[in-house]
Amino acid sequence: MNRFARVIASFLLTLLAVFGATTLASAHNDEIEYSPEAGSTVSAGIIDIKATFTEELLLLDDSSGHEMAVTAPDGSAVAIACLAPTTLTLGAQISVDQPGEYQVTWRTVSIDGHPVSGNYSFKVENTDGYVAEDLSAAPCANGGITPTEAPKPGIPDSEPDFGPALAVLIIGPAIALAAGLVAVMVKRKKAKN
Ligand SMILES: [Cu+2]
Repeated sequence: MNRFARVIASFLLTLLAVFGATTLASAHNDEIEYSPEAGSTVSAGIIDIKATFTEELLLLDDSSGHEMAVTAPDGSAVAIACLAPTTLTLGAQISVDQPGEYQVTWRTVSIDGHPVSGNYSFKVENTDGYVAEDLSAAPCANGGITPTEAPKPGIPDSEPDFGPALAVLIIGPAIALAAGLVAVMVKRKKAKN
């Protein structure tokens, strides 16, 4: 292959690698089932949140890599109890009394090591005057653990960020391609002269 063909080939391979990887990573996000269901309304109280996946999760001895964060309607972070990753589910408990929309953000690791994350929301109504409980000391019936750190107002940008990598991977070969084209043009010009 001449230099020009090599540059083109490497450019195409890079594109393939980048978009192939992006497609694979997002494929894990398909068909996730949520409880409470996305957009549904449930009563205030102790709520079991569960995301069910179609592909196995990577379970290490500790629950590292698996996170769930819930934001209350007023934007405050809800304390997460009993975080429990299993082969096909990621569960947690919350106790909430504030009516309105709750945002759930989760992050986990699929069996092939890809980080997977997502978010969804459901609504809470409180017609019985339920008052939220502190679940931090309660035993976990689901075998999960209650995170000891202070609740976070969501998981910041947990999706692997392809932005900068994409820019470098595309701009890099693009520059190489441009340089290659210039070199070829210069060569042709020289040949003509
Ligand atoms: Cu994967």
